[in-house]
Amino acid sequence: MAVKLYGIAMSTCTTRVMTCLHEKGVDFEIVPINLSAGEHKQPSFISKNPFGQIPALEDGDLTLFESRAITKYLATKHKDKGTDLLRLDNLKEAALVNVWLEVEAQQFNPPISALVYQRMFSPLFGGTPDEKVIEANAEKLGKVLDVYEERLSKSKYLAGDFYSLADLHHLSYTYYLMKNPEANLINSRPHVKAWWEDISSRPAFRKAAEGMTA
Ligand code: GS8
Repeated sequence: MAVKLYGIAMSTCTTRVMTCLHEKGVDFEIVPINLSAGEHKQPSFISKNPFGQIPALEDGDLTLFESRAITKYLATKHKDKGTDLLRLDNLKEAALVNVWLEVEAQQFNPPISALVYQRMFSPLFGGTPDEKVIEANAEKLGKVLDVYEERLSKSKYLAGDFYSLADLHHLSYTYYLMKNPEANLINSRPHVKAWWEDISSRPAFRKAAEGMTA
């Protein structure tokens, strides 16, 4: 039975999981959740994610939520299939993948998600981008990307000279950022720019991004 992914392709967290499924070559069925109709707050969805947020994943009798936990599960379960995203056979490489997975979640995601929310999602819901929030988060993201620039001058990808789940986790939000003036934060850093061009051109992400129409 194919795994079921509850969510929508426009959602960054859903696309994160879709990209991982494509990298692994795992068949899945997408079960659309209508956010405008509040389907994610209905009991049938709350039983899958008590926080009422997409995505959620069902694999047989296992139900998971939190996109990053879902991708780690999939990359572990399908360790020997498709792209090796966690490097579990090499303790040091696996540890470095974990370091950069944490960096994405703790350092990169807070400012970039705030920026993308202000620039793209707030206007969708009838709001106006708050320039002060944009400015503060652009500054924070710039400082994080200075660290990335240095790191990527020494290795092709974040955890080493191999593509990993740590790189993959950056794709969805950066894809939306690149449609806005803050693309400059990526384009002005040559190593970060080259890394972005490389990871965003992978077929697994191109496929997942087809539905990212926000
Ligand atoms: C965040 C999920 C989330 O914010 C994860 O899965 O990584 N840490 C969680 N989901 C958003 C859609 S953005 O992809 C969502 O469901 N928003 C609707 C809401 O919060 O009501």
